[in-house]
Amino acid sequence: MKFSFAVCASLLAATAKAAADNASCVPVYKNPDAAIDDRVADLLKRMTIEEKTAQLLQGDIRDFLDIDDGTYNETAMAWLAENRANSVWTGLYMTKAMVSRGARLAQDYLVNKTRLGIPAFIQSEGIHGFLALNATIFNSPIAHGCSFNPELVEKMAQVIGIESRALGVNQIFAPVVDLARELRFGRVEECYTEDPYLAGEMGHAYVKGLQSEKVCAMVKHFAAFATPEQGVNTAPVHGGERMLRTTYLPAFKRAILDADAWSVMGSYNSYDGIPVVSDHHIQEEILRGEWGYEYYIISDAGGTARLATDFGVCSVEPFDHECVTTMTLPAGNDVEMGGGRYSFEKIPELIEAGKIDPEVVDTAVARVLRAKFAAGLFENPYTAVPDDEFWDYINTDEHKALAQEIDEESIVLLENHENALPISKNAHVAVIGPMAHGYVNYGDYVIHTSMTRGVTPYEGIRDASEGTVTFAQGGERWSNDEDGFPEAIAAAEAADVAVVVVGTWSRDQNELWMGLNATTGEHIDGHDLKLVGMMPRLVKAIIETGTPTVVVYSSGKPITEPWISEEAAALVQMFYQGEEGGHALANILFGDVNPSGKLSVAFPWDIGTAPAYYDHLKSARRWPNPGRIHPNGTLEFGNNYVFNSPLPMYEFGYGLSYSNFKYSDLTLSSTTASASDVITVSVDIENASDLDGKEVVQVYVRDVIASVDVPDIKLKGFNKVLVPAGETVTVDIELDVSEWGLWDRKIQYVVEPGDFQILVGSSSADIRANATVTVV
Ligand SMILES: *[C@@H]1O[C@H](CO)[C@@H](O)[C@H](O)[C@H]1NC(C)=O
Ligand SMILES: *[C@@H]1O[C@H](CO)[C@@H](O)[C@H](O)[C@H]1NC(C)=O
Ligand SMILES: *[C@@H]1O[C@H](CO)[C@@H](O)[C@H](O)[C@H]1NC(C)=O
Ligand SMILES: *[C@@H]1O[C@H](CO)[C@@H](O)[C@H](O)[C@H]1NC(C)=O
Ligand SMILES: *[C@@H]1O[C@H](CO)[C@@H](O)[C@H](O)[C@H]1NC(C)=O
Ligand SMILES: *[C@@H]1O[C@H](CO)[C@@H](O)[C@H](O)[C@H]1NC(C)=O
Ligand SMILES: *[C@@H]1O[C@H](CO)[C@@H](O)[C@H](O)[C@H]1NC(C)=O
Ligand SMILES: CC(=O)N[C@H]1CO[C@H](CO)[C@@H](O)[C@@H]1O
Repeated sequence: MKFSFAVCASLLAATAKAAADNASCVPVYKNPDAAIDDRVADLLKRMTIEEKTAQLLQGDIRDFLDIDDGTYNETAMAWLAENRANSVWTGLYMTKAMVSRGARLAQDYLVNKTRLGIPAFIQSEGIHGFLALNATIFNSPIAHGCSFNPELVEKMAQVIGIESRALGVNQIFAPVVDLARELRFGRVEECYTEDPYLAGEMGHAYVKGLQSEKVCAMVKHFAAFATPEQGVNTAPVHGGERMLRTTYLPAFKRAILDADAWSVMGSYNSYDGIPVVSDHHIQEEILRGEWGYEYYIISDAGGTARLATDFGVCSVEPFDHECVTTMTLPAGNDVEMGGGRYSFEKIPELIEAGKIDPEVVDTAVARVLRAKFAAGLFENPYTAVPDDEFWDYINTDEHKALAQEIDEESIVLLENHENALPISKNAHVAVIGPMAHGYVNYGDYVIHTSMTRGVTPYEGIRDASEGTVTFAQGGERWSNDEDGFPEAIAAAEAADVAVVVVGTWSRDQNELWMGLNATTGEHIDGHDLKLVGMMPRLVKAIIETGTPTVVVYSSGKPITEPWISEEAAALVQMFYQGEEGGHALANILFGDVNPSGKLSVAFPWDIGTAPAYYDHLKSARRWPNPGRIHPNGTLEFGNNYVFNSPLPMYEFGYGLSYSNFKYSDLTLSSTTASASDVITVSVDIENASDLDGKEVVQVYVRDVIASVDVPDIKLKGFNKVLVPAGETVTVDIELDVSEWGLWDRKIQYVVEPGDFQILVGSSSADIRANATVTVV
């Protein structure tokens, strides 16, 4: 108390006005009614260089708490408070009570026992559910993209916020708005889509939902991350300024700026030869200079050290902390995540030696503090509920129902030959395959042991059926062994319908980094997209029984087995499921839910024909003349390609329904526009079927004559609408003409006058109606 009076007295002398504003003489930075900029300025000027430095380094719960036996070390906590006070990382395998206790110990110490009382960000992961034991697990982001339903993603993120807060966690490392354009990359499943616009809408929805609970979002990985050379994790990304701005940055701008995200994570890669963590142009000139972003960037784990260990920009032996710090901090990377090395600890020395401008440090600290004020940390540092109330917040029935709904809206029907689906509820169904049962096929970024918890496809089908349901695994997912085939074949022969679930698999965060086998996930990159081991032979054997065979791809990325599309009775894509995914799948298969998912990522025929994204530049894919190797071995020569096609097998936006939707009466609010206008596109959608159904109406725009090679068409709007059976619904979609621009030869953004085609359709290749707007 004495001490804070002293502070108050000096404050009175220094800033009489601020003190006069608050009769109780509380420092401005502790006054919740003061403007954030004033609070930041007030706090910053009270801080020593050591206190500032501590705000730029990430701490870890294990620094002060033994997360196995709960032993607390207050000496270590004092050390964290003095050295790594930005945040406390908790995204680890431990009990819920341990997370909550760690959060309390840290905030109590920081708020009550340090000179200035600055609370920490308490951090975890959460791209598809809060990474903590028993928290609700949603399907993976690549599936969220297929839902084309940002409202559901917003609700999901709010649930993640509610569950996080209940354990005292106030910052989540999500959303990922990187683009799934390099399918060999292991982290395709973590991206929403190949498309910049859809990624931006989903990222925006996520940030809004999470931050509505005052849990800080962290948009990642800024920028141009997910298209590494050869698909190999953290490898360089190639491209120029125009590609950066046309393709990679728009989703970030939407999620960061429009949704007001309070933090950003940097990216591991280099772009055009510059390690992004040290790229002043991307991190400062664009993000802060052009966009006006006021919060902070944190490096990814170990991301700063890569300047020495991977890029050879700084010396690794001896490790040059000075180089790492002076290359990154002034380039706009404000906070260091560490990951083994903590170069930012050198900041006080480097200031002393005149090697870093103190203003650079103040700017970085101000950005961190601004985020802490915006997220309400000073008013509400500790958000956890009592241990005996966890279950009122975590994995509630409501949250599970939402997880199921997102799965239902994300599943994509790829083929339905002779209406093999839906399956009759009375049918005898044989459920087969290694992804059908035995563990739950989640994507990466789930906590250890998650795969033992959740509804498998077999369980979902069994629960929904009114007939007989059997299960035969057919073999292990990692094996070539066919020992399980006879049992699976017998099961299929005895059934009316076989449902074969095959695909890719990932692992929980512990198993993944222990190096257990997997075919997708962070640092698990694949050289092709075919089914692994015995799986294709299992599918073949089941189809050959003659029992109608529905194949389900349970995967984190597209699978390229075109023969399955032809030979299976039906083909369903379920990107990595959520915990109620088995129920969702069953509802789709039995027709209780009409499929409404559309592909967020195109399927190439084969990895050799990739990339297959729809928004290729105009000059791409101009004269496809595909050849083919026929199943009977006959060689039919083409030249583009000799034996395949550069066009996608399934294009972006594709997906079937049990209904037929007819498009008619496309109208525009105006056929001429200026660059600042909004055009409303209206179109009638008729449901020509006996089933209610949802259609994703997609609007693409083509700049007919452009001064540079631009994407042929770009998604600029979509609307997922429920059309009741037999009814017609008029759908309105608003388009901002200002978003139809390009980056010209001088890298200036301009909406060029001329004609723009407005293409309205059911996928990027299934355009049902069009009109033209002339921009004057
Ligand atoms: C003064 O600050 C305290 C503590 O932040 C706050 O509760 C109070 O409302 C403030 N009073 C005024 C008059 O601003
Ligand atoms: C507590 O932490 C301090 C500082 O890190 C360390 O020196 C000490 O050994 C720790 N005490 C125990 C009992 O682990
Ligand atoms: C700070 O101490 C007070 C009094 O013991 C306590 O009520 C409060 O919860 C503590 N703050 C935090 C963040 O734990
Ligand atoms: C919580 O998660 C653990 C580990 O995944 C699991 O064993 C346990 O059954 C779960 N508890 C509940 C009530 O779901
Ligand atoms: C794959 O991992 C599993 C453990 O999940 C292990 O039992 C199996 O032997 C591994 N198989 C191969 C071929 O590595
Ligand atoms: C093989 O299949 C192709 C395409 O169906 C057909 O044109 C060709 O005649 C077949 N060749 C033989 C030898 O059956
Ligand atoms: C636009 O619609 C007209 C009339 O249906 C059709 O002939 C034309 O090919 C369409 N243009 C495009 C680019 O789809
Ligand atoms: C155009 C068309 O086929 N419309 C159909 C819409 O669905 C209702 C109900 O099934 C049918 O009666 C219409 O013929």
